[in-house]
Amino acid sequence: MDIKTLFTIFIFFVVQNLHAEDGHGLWLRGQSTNSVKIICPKSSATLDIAGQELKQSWHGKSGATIILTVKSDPLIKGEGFKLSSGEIQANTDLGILYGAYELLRLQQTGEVIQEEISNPSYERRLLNHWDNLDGSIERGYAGLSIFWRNEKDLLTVTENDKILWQEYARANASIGINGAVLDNVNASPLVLTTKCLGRVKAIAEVLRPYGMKTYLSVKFSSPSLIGGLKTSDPLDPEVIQWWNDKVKEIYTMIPDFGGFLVKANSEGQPGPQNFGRTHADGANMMADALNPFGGIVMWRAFVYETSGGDRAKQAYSEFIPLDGQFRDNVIIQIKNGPVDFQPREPFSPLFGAMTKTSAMPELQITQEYLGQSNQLVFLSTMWEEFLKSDTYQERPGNTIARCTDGSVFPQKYTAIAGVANIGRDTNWCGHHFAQANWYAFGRLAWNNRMASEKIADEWIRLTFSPRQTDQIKNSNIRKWQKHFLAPVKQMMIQSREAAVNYMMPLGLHHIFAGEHHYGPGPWYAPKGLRPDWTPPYYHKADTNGIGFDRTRAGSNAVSQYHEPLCSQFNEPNTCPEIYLLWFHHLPWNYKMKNGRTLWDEMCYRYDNGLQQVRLFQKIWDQVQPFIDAQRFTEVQSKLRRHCRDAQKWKDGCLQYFQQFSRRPISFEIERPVYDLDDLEKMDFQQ
Ligand code: GCW
Repeated sequence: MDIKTLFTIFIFFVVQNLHAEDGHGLWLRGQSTNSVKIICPKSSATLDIAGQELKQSWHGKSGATIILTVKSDPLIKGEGFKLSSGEIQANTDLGILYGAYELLRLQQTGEVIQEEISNPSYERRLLNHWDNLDGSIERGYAGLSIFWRNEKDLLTVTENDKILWQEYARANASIGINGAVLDNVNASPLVLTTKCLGRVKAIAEVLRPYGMKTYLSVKFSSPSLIGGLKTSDPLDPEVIQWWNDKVKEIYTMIPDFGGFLVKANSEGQPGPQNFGRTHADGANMMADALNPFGGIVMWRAFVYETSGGDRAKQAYSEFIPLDGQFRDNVIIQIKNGPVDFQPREPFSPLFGAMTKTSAMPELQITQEYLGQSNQLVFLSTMWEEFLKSDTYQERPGNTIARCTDGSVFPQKYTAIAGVANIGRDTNWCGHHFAQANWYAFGRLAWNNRMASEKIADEWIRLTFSPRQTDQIKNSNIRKWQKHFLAPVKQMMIQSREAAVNYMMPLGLHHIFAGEHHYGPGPWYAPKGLRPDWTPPYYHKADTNGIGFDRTRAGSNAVSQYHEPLCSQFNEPNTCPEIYLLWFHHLPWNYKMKNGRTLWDEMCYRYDNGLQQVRLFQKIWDQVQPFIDAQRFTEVQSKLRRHCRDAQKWKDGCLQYFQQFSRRPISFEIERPVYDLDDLEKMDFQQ
């Protein structure tokens, strides 16, 4: 089936579902009857899509003309574009498509269209899917994989598959995402078998016209597991040959294949260290195989050993000595924080510290540690906080954004990745508001200086715009802005801080019950489990106080930060209170800046988080007249669950820590409603 027929079928579905409001249409619901004339001297699959999109969703003056010009301009970088009255100009066809989406977005959000050049912050803007070949998704909360199915029909590609992949590619292109890693970083070696690559090729063909490249996570021991070799030692000539041949085979099938993502010597995954080699030896071997085809290796820095001391220090300790040893088509992919996607962490000290090695941020869009698909948490503010963090490397003002987008260090490739929150659920992400996190990731990957307020504003207008909701037909837009847009935006912007408050305020981290990473479990410490997989390792509460001592007198993790951060973090009175218990073990009566004791402040924060969620419920109930019934009810129900969860977090953590603080739960706040005994036995995911 050619791309045009596919597009027609797909538009048919979109139109059919226009009134269903089940969330499947994401932020792309701007169909319009206004007409526009497109002048485009060239034709290609990508340009044709740009033209169709403009025709289908034109909200400018009816009968207007728009010219699409592919022409190099030194001010336009890579896949960037220039918008001017009646024209979209770009260096590439894909740039035109991005320009078309931007123009439509401006029209639909009611912004003034001025002449503008828009260039992407990162060259590669990628989703990482932790999808297994059996169709399950590690840390996925929105149903099964859209790419893989169980063994029996793993390789059958249906028309429905193609429609879904096309919708997926379109949504990504509309926010500038240009690549996807299709399988879990805990990779199966089977993904590299010729049969599986056939499916990857089928996916790549659907994604290609939308400018999305495919990438694969690969298992380091693939040569021995599927290649029949005795070893997977990266310096062994047969192993090198095996990877060279495999890469050649991939590019024969998928000429624009992007490259590999590798999790090595981490959480039980094999890697070069199994053969006495370094991360650089392993990464370079793959990089050399990919280099002739323009492919890259994204080598993850998420490494820690059970006996390796403070987990927060380990990635830095392992990678800094290797700085300068990696090929220029290797990028070290670093999680935003030094531990693991917690509700709040200081940034990983690796950013900006490797001056001779390319680095890229890895963010987590799926809400593994932030309420999964039950809680409304807009992650953009967290990512903004991270990207804006000053590393002080080289000189003050060198933020993470600057240290990773090529502004500070010359990087051959720049990139950013987000672990996807997408599954087969009708609304893609499980929670209607989780779509905003997918959207925000794309927008920040395109422009890493964008403000979360702006992103939320755009997303709300595009997703819930009154034009699309019958209920509001007769109501005016100003009323909608005041009673829907403003309060919903406020709720989104506050939601991450609320989550930090009811889960782990003041720098607390990783205090989840069990492996599911959902409910509270500061008490969780089954016998025999490695200590760094249990909360007491992180909170260290005792009758003397609470918190992880990472000062010079403690684990000395502070030393991994550039001055003045190192000294600031080292002293409790200069350490930002949001990171206090990340870096310090402090007595329960420690005096906070506002005069409260640490214990009272904890009580206040936990309760405050819960009260914020109650407020979100009130906000949402009041917007009912402005929204379709289905999305209203589904979000309302999720918020009720969210509120019950926040209550459990507050009650569980405060009563547990109270055993050590031996102080009353501040009488200013509401009393707990759950018993600690019950909470300790509870299955929070029920
Ligand atoms: O946070 C942990 C997750 C694992 C994940 C790992 C990683 C894919 O709990 O499920 O494995 O991080 O990022 O590799």
